[in-house]
Amino acid sequence: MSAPIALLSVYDKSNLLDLAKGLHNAGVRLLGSGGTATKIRDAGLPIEDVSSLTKAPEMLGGRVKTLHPVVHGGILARPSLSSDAQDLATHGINPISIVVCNLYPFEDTIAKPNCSVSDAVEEIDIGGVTLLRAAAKNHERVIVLSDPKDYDEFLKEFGTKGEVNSEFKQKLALKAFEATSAYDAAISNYFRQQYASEGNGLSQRIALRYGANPHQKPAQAYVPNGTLPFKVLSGSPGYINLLDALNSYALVSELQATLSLPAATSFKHVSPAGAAIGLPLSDVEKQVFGVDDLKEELTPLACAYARARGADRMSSFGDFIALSATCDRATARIISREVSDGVIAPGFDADALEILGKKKGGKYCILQMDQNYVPPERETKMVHGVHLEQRRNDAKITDASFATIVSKNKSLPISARQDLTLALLALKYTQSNSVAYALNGTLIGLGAGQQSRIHCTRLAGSKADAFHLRFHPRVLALPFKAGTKRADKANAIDLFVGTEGVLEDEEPSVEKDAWFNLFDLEKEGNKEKVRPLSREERKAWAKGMKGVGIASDAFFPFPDNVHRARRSGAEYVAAPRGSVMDEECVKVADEYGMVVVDVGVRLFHH
Ligand code: 93A
Repeated sequence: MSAPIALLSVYDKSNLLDLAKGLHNAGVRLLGSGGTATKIRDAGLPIEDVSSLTKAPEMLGGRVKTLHPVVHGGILARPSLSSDAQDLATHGINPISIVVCNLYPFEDTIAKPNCSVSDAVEEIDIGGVTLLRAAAKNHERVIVLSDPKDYDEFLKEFGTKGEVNSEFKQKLALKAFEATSAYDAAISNYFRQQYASEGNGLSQRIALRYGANPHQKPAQAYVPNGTLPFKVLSGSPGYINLLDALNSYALVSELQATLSLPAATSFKHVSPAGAAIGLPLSDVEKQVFGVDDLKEELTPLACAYARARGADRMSSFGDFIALSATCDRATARIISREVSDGVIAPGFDADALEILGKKKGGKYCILQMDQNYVPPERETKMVHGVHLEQRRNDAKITDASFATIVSKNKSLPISARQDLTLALLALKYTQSNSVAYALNGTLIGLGAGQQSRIHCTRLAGSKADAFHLRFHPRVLALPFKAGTKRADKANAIDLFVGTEGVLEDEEPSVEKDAWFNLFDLEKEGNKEKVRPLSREERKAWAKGMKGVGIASDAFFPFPDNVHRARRSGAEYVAAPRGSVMDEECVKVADEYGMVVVDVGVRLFHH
């Protein structure tokens, strides 16, 4: 039987001579590409040049070294197949049993400060990748060594048996596949940075100024193939802007698809600060949401954004907005008056774009989303070097989600179902744990990112309470000085309805002075108008909180959540079940006459 053949072609020549010696001692015939063969030969070991076997010299300055049917036929042949054996015999090819290869250092080269594209191009290994892939493909027969660290272990086994076991072969093949795949990813990433930009129609990638923080550079957004599903019409989105934009657009498009109404959301730090559907606004709502002075007729989309933005004006300050439908003039007018970072929508009417284009001195971020885009089924992210992969959360909220009513009261009006759908879908795109309260197609309280569910319920409940208090006649009648800024009004109202007692405190304080300064207290009656809300006034007004829907992204572990939600007017509850306390929670809800729906699906989002 002829000696087994090993083909060696390595850029990184560490541990090479020990390996060559070991192979030679084990009776293996050595073949090498130019530099590899020279190094082994110079150490006094016998090795043939690949070119002497292929009868073709290395050419094109080394671009073609091992690319030849004699080499790849020798690696890929399956001797168990008679047709392969026949081919080998016909063409005088000897089977190759061991391939030792590592690749040109592409990543080290492009990391050098003055690396040009042609420098990078020369570092793209073709033949080596082919050797590795061919050997790994045929690993049932061929041993492939792609990492010098594996030579020792290989020699220990091969030196005594003249073979290695199939598990070891499989491990080595996997390693070779991973090496070529990482190598290709580095190449495509490099060329994406060089060649893919909006300007040349290859909008596969955009460079970002930095990541989550200014010191996290470089940063980019890209899709591994195809084009990005959005176009940047104005401004330059940052890393967190895109996290907001993509999550928020997913939410509004799903809301519109589910509820057949235009939807809007106002995102901050990758959770909704507000979200709503386009139900018409009453006059009081117009005032509370801060759009009563707008001359434009409010379209359903404008109503949706007015609601989303107005529900929690403090949290929405500097938001990223998503609209489910083409942005019209009225919606753009509302946006133009607010402090905001950007907007994403499937389209923009010309006059809307003109209005938004002037915002922030022309730097307002405007993204146009491809309405037909469907994200891949699987999504991955990397945390501390580990890739986590999951099926995308494609759970839908449908009629079936409301089919299992577990309370005694089974009466769920359409409006409540609409609110619960809004609340559940908002939670699907909110950092967990999360609980949401909704009323009249508007998210009125959201507790996001709390480790304890009761803290979500309390946080969301206190926001819902503050929202409700903003409809109090005394809030609506606060006598602000003419010219008070919208943001200052919002802050002042927040303090007025808040429960921290800042205004009630007898002690003088700068904060209090600043607050009272917003009003002309010399004017008759104004002192009484700005008197802090009393406990009794608050309690009496809270009694008017009714018909609120509350949703939770996972089961309620204890009935304290039900008690708390009830204090903020909750009559409808939607959550999955699964707690040992489920029955206890429903019992408490039954005592209040609430409707409890088991939605059957958990909606954690991270
Ligand atoms: O330019 S190549 O892609 N063309 C080839 O045919 C080829 N075959 C092996 N580079 C090629 N290689 C690479 O050469 C190997 O991957 C290895 O990194 C390097 C070893 O070259 P030398 O033996 O001349 O030092």
